[in-house]
Amino acid sequence: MKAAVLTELNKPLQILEVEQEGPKAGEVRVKVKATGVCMSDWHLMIGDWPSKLPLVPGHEAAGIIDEVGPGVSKVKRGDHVIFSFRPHCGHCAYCSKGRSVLCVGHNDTPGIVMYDGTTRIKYNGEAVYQMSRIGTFAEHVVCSEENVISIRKDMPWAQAALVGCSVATGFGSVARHAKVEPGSSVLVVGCGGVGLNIVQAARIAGARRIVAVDLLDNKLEYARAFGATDTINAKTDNVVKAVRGLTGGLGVDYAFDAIGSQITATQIIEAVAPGGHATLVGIPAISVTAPVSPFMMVFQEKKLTGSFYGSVLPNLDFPILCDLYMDKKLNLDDLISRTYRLDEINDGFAQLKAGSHARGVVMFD
Ligand code: CXF
Ligand code: ZN
Repeated sequence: MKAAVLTELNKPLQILEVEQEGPKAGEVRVKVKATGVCMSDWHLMIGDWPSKLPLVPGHEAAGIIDEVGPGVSKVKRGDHVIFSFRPHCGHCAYCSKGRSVLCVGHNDTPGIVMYDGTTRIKYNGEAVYQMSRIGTFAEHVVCSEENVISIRKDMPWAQAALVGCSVATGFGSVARHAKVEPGSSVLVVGCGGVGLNIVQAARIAGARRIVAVDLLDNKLEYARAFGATDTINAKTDNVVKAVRGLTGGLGVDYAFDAIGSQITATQIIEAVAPGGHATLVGIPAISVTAPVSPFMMVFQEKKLTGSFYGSVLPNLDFPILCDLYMDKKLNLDDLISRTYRLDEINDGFAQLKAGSHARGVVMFD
């Protein structure tokens, strides 16, 4: 099968004909139909997040189950599925208390191989790793049944793919993690795939004021279309001052950093009002730190938390998010600015970096 492989950091992905082994016990093989181009793939490609190579990136995808290994009971051949990029063993302490994105059940193997420690892809006899144990920039993916969630068959592929990362992360951080209350004010820093979903989830949650921040005016226009009531271009305006100006001097009730950098983390901490909740959602390079004033956090009773994968419950939430889309309550169509073929994937990353569109999606036949 063909896969886009990262063989060297800071080099384009290479489209290679690789060998794939079929699913073993508890595993499935999925024919990939659509996979999104996400900043997290880029972080791996440039070495922000260290990983062994060669590796197939890609983690935001949907497809059809075309083979199941022995003992698989969660899905069957022909099911339409969305990939989850977190394991979900179902019985560790975190899974047991409903916090499956923190699952520790498979921590004995690195997150780029199957649970038995081996890989299912080889190139010239050499092991090829799979990002998040899925690696969806490929025609087929062999992965654990834990990594796939069945969905309704009338859900279109590109929109389904986005549910697996940017939609789950953005929507979950608002609905599952921060639990934004109706009538509140919300700040969203970064209007890419994740940020736009934070904006629309805040709108659905009944937020009264939704302030969106970006460096690019085209992104701020997207944000307005998804429900932002106010926008700030951080290139020309001081974000914290502007937010305070829009909120009677106090700041917002909830703030989300959908970028992940020292500057944006600092902005959300400073821009929440006393008693407010700042949530870090975007994941920076491993080396990034940000200053926090314990003095201010105590006196102003501010809350600062991190939310991984929007703190979603993939088995429960992916079908819900598909229903919300099919009922026209969630706008996923306008997230998809461009589609690509697998051999155009490096153009997808160039355009992601340029910020010219909301989301690019690679489509397969
Ligand atoms: C990432 C987080 C780290 C693993 C891959 C996906 N999240 C969103 O893009
Ligand atoms: Zn992603």
